[in-house]
Amino acid sequence: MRIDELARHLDDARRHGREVERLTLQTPELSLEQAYQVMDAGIALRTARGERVVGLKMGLTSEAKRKQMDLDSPIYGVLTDQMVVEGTFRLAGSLHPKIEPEIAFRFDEGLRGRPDRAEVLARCSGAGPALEILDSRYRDFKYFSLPDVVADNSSSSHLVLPGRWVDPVGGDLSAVELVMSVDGVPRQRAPGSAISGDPVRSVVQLCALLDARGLFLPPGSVVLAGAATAAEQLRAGMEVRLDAGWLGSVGVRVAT
Ligand code: OOG
Ligand code: MG
Repeated sequence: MRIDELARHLDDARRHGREVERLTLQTPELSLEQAYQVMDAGIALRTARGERVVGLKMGLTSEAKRKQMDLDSPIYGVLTDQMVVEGTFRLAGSLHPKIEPEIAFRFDEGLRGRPDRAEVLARCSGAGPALEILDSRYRDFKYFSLPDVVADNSSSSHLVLPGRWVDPVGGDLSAVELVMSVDGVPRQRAPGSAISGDPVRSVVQLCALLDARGLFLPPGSVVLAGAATAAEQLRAGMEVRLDAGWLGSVGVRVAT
């Protein structure tokens, strides 16, 4: 199996907005670690073209997402500056985009090793509500296995970051009520605790996943903790908003 070829295959699919079959149909032996290597190689293609890595995302950290995607363990992906959207998201070039409510964290100094919850919280430079726009390069957004989705950078497409970062120390992120509305109508709702029992725990898990691969969270990173609810299909004309109580709110308009 050629890691680089698999990465190029998925990168072409993404850039040309063309669906492909999931990798494990042709390469059933693809392991989870090899899938992360495909992800790394795919990100290297993007940074070679001038994109900059701005952070990492956790995926499948909530029961709702694990159920929606029928997979059972948390994974991570890489976020670049070109994925960050402000104000309007244009659908052109997307295959089957979805949107989901998340909590984002900033770590100006990074995190090394395997910090516990208290250390993560102490090192956090800010938190806020965020929206993640997912897309899969796989036909019909179906991949069935963890190596498939990990190789595809955990279905990353775009993200909307908080307009304002809040100090999470002293506030209870598990109790924050996250309400994602479309055109003013609430569609998905869950407490912060839907994310790994406590969104801070997603970061603890992320550090452990990175450490197991000999990596760490670099200074200046943003982290998406994973969606609190199932994702909603995106369509042109939608106004999507996430309200998160004292943490603030964030929104995006969807255009063709
Ligand atoms: C995988 C990505 C999951 C999350 O927040 O749980 C994710 C997928 O849904 O295809 O980003
Ligand atoms: Mg997500």
